[in-house]
Amino acid sequence: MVIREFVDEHNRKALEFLHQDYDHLGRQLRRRGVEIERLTERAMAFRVAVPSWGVGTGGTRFARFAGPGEPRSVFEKLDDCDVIHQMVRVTPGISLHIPWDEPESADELKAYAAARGLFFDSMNSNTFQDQPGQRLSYKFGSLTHADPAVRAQAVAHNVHCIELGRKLGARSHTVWIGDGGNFPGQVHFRRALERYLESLRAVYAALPDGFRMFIEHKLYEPAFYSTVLNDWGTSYYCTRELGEKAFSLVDLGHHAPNVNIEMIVARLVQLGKLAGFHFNDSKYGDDDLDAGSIKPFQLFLVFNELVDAELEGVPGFDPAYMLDQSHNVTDPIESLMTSAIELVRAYVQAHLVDRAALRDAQEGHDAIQALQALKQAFTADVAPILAMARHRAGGAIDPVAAYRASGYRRRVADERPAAAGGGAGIV
Ligand code: LRH
Ligand code: MN
Repeated sequence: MVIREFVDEHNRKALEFLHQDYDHLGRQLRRRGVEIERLTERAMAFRVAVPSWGVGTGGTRFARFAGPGEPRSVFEKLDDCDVIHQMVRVTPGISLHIPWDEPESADELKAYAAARGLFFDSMNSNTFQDQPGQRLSYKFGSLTHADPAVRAQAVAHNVHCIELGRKLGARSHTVWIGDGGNFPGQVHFRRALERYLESLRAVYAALPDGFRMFIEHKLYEPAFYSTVLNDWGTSYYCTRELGEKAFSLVDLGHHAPNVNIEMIVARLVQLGKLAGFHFNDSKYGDDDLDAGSIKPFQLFLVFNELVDAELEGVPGFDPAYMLDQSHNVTDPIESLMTSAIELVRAYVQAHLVDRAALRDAQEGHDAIQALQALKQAFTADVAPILAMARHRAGGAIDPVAAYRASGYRRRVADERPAAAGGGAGIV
């Protein structure tokens, strides 16, 4: 659905004020020796992938309350992703989850995406659920299961995802497994990790040239006592063992409360093993809430580490940015648009940090000046830069307002019959 007319109509009304706000901010920044146009270019160049599983309504283990116009196929998911990208202009990459998005024809799916200016980012395998007709169950694990036949089945699934990804033009494969135990003694910690590495070596061997493998650690859930790939240190050890195409992916929700995630990011950058991110936010556990909605300062501090590495030209620094959220009570399209905007905001604010002043304060042990250098950037209202970047890229000055004006949700609610039953689970 072309929503061009709604974007243009909406932008026409907002453009004059945007120019006023933009010019005003430009004058303020010039006083700090910052050229606003440089920041707008950076905002336009920013990219974050959208999770295909994020455009449907998410749920918890208790319930999932389906919303109107739920996408029923990977093609309808792409239609919704298309709307997001038309509005915010930074999300052309789509991260697929297999088998949830298994296509009949990879070529047909690739062409459908390309016709909408979309492409496929990292592939995601799924050995945390049993599929209808599956021979062996993953109830007690997958890549680390005690039974070599189950491990082989899980390896084969990952190899299939990589092969499909190659056909779709993807350039990386993400492996998250829920393997672990619920009780002390249930899982032998050292044997399980050995099996994890043995299985991943077989998956790694299937990577085509130019393909990267991302492994995603998580403290707990679905296992509630021990998780095989539980933290960044274990992940880093495994990526070193696997080889130069393996990297550690950081999902912001996969850490214990109050863990210093920005420091983990700096570590993985320094060790040359940062894959990238699954951005979201959380208050307690892996809540998969909208990025920047609960801890915006933490998000800024993560981007402060990323921009510091980018500006320093750290060798091999090439992180993949993806959103990984579950939208239980909002319109998923609105949540993904506003979350993408929160990432661009944190990125642009991180480029506003006076790094020379910060360095002097750090080397001079002036904690107040160091914190002020960060806070001055974090408290800068860069909204005119974000809106101007969207506008210049053909997007909406106010995506949520333009989207609501478009009536897209009402239209797909008519076209797509309501999904029967609530059920439970994240998708
Ligand atoms: C696990 C996870 C993983 C995805 C899943 C949908 O919590 O973050 O990245 O496979 O969510
Ligand atoms: Mn994730």
